Formats: sequence, C-alpha cells, structure tokens
Amino acid sequence: MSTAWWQTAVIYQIYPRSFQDSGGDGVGDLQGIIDRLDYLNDGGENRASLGVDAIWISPFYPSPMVDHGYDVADYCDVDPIFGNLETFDRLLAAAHARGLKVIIDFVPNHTSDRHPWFVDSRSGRASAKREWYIWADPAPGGGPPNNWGSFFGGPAWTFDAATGQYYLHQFVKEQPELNWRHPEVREAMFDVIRFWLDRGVDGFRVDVIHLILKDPELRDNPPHPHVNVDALHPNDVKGRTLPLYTEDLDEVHPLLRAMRSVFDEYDDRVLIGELWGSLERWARYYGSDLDEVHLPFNFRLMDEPWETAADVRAQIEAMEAAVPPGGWPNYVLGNHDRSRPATRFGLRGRAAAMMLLTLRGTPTLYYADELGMEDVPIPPEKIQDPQARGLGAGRSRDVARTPMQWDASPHAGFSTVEPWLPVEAGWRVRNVAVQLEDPRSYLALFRRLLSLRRASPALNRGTYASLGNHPDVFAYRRQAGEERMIILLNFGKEGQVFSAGKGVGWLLLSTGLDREGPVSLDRVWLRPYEGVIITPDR
Ligand code: TEU
Repeated sequence: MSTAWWQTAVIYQIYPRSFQDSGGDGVGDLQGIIDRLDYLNDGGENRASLGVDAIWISPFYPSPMVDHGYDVADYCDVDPIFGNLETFDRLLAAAHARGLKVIIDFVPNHTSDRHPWFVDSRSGRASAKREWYIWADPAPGGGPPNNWGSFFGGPAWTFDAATGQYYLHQFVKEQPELNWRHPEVREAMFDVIRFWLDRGVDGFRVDVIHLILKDPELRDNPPHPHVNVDALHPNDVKGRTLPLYTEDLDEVHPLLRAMRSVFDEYDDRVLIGELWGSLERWARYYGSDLDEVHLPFNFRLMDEPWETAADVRAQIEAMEAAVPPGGWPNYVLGNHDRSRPATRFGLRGRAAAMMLLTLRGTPTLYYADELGMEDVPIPPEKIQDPQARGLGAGRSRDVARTPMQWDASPHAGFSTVEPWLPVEAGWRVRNVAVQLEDPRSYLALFRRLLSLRRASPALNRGTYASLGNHPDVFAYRRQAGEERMIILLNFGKEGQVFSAGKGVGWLLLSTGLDREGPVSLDRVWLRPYEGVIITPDR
C-alpha cells in the first residue's frame, strides 16, 4: 500500500495567538512561529527538536477577533496582528526547508459581519450579495423565523432592522452564515482554497463541515427527547433541541465531493474536516469512494467519557470497524475548544499520550500538551471567549488557550509584555527549557514517542489488533511486515501483571522513562498508570 505523507505524519496544532509573540503586543504572530520552528522540527538531528511532521495553524486572517479569528473578514490575507502575506510566505518557505508541512484553517460556514460580502448583503434586499447569506422574514406574528439556537447561547437569528429580515448565525451574531446553496458562494469559496494551495500550503483543516448546509425550508428542530432542560444554561436554546435540520444534512456529501475535487487539482494536499456526529454518520465523511475528506477529525477520545481500559478499547475497536476500507483513521486528544488532556486524564495523562502516538492513524497534538500543560484558571475579568459570555464562565475555552511556556523568564518567554491571556502560574517549572533538561519530563516522553514512531513502520503505518480484554490494561499490537510492537497501557490505579505472549521481549519505553531492557512477555509487570512499548523481536 502506498502511503501519503499525512498518514504517517504527526500534526501539531498551533493556536497562533498563543504560541510566540515577536511583536511585543502580547499576542502571538506568524514571525513568532518562524522563530520557534526549530523547536518543532529543525530538519536535522538536533536533539532539541520535537520532531513533528506538520503544523496546523488556527485562523490568522483579518478579523475583528470576536471569535478570535473564526470570524473572517478576508479569506485571502493575514491580520496585521499576525503579520502579512509576506510573513506567511516566509513561514511556509522556512517550514518546507525543514520538511515540515503547513496546514491552515478554512472557515466556510460563516464570515465575519465585517466581511465585504456581508456588508454588501445587508445593505439592502436588492443587493447582488443578498442571497450569499441566509436571510429570512420574521415568523408570522413576529420573532425569529424558527427555533434554531446558537452554539454560543441564544437564538441563531439576529434581526436587521434596516432590511426587516433576520440573518442566521449558529455562533456569535458577528458570524453570519454563508448560503452554500448559492453557486457564486461555492465558486468564490473554492477560489479561496485555490488561492492558498497555489501559494503552496499543504492542506486545510475545514471548520464545522457538517454545518455548511441547512434545511432550505427552515423547519424547526425537534425538541431533544432526553435532555434535562432545567440542567441547561437558561440561554442554551440550542441544547433543548436535536439538530435535525441544522447539522449533517445528506446534501453536504455531494458538496464535499466538489470541495475535494478542488484539492485533487493539486498534488499531495490534505483535506481534514472538523465535524461531530455518531460513528456511522462520521464515517460517511470519508466519502463512498473515499472522495470527500481525507481525515474526518475523530474526537471520540476527547469527547467520550472513559474511565476504564475496557471503555477505551471499545471506542477504538468501534472506530476501527467504522472506517471504510482504504480510509485512514486519526486521533485527537486536545484542541483549542476543549479542556486540556492533562487535566482530563490526570494520572492517566502519560499513558494517554502514549496511546495517541501509538494507535493506527494520524495523531493531532495540540501545542503545550507535550508539556503536560493543564487548564489554566482565568479570573472572570480576563475571560476572552464569547462562548463564556453566552453560556457562562464554566464554558470558557480560554483555559486551554493560554500562552506557550518556553522558559522561566517573565511571561514564560512568550512575550515581553503581559499576554492576552494569563500565563499558567507554574510556568517557571513547567516550560520547554526546564523539560528539555529533565530526562523524565512530559516533553522527554513526547520526544521519545515521536522518535520511536518515526523510526517504526509498525507504529506509523502498521496494522492494529487488540490484545485480550483486560478491564484495566488496554493492550494492542501494531505490525508492519516482520516488525511488531506491543503497547500495554495500565489505566488503573493498581499494579498489574499482564501476559502479552511467550518468550522474551524488549521494553523500549515506559511512560516513567525510567526502565528499558528485556522482559518476559508472559509476565509483564506494569505500575499503576504506567504504559510501555515492547518489541517482541529483539
Ligand atoms: O468549533 C465548532 C464547534 O462545534 C464548537 O461549538 C465547539 O464544539 C465548542 O466551542 C466547544 O466548547 C469550531 C472552532 O473550532 C471553534 O473554535 C469556533 O468557535 C467555531 O467552530 C466557530 O467557527
């Protein structure tokens, strides 16, 4: 089987506001990313390099930043806070010189309300761009056209007094939704994709691809049959309903095939889709002929609660069974919308990291998760996230968006001034410089895992098979040709003796980074929460 670069790659997500500030304004920027590329991949043998293969940069386009860049005012430029197109071209060249691929974000569902298209659209009902967005008359008797709600709280409709109609927005009201049923919208947006692919980017992560079409009749979503309305935030209109007419419509698949064909005009580019849905619905986004997205983001390990090894094994096996023949899995443990994995997994965090980097499929690693960064409590007056304004401080995503911690200097080496979000209190000990010196740090574990994965076809492209059904130890084998790797992850609080076969194997790596050497495969001792990688072949 021939392997595409994005199958064996490890993707590193950069939230550009928080990676490195080079301009001294407390917000990260593209030059900052250039300055830190050697940390990610120096293209050589430098031991300080993490060794990831691709970066995905969250939006850096001109934006009023109401949703921190997911409200795009111009798809073909760079916000001055991040640099300009020339900085972007230098970033791309510098990354490529190191063999590092660059994936950027595409936000097709909505623009900013400052985008010239929307300014035109709302200028009058006769505007040539009126139908580029989703406008509707008030309901008979007044009020929003239907019961659709916003992910960020409140109704998904805002009234425009000047033209007497409502426009749709399933996020903040400053994110009006494009009408993808309009052929001119499709063509304009496909040209945006070409603009960046022509520039040399290696692919896109596409925001909420399951939302881009909605019911043309604007029917009410049905009430949610199971939700406890009293437990919802009073403003959570959306949570009271099932998104039958707003998400995952069947017609989205032909549209994604058309989008994919734009990528196929170029060599070797990757299309990654962000979407949520049941396993069966999710798997359809590969396309019936693998002709939609290359990688539909798989958030199951991030979103599903898991307490035991049995839970995780069930998740992985169900996912492996759902992926269509020839489709390639992927795994995400953390991103800019969710609580940090080190916080969610606690003592199981290192074993979870080992799992992410040894399962079959492309892993996406969120910046600073390699430091074991935890959620950072944000004082109420410093909260930035619009989701917190709509649904309460408990829903703030800021906790996972704080500045990268490079060293023990003020502001953790991220900036020379106070950053846009506070640096975690423990930055003097939890930072790249300290962890590079500590052979047992989280960062040391990630570097070892990445280098093992890179060198091992079994790990980076091999087959997957579960081993046994132990309640606390999640065990599996990866294999490519003659090479085999056995991964044992003890998610339980007790030590375990696990039988992984016969004969003698070689323990290559423990999550404690404190042992290696021969082991009897029929009696592998695992400490509480310990994960190990063993090769039976040495
Ligand atoms: O997120 C999509 C999404 O569904 C979010 O509602 C997410 O699940 C929620 O915020 C979690 O608390 C994407 C982006 O990743 C997110 O940052 C944007 O705010 C959103 O789209 C709108 O573009």
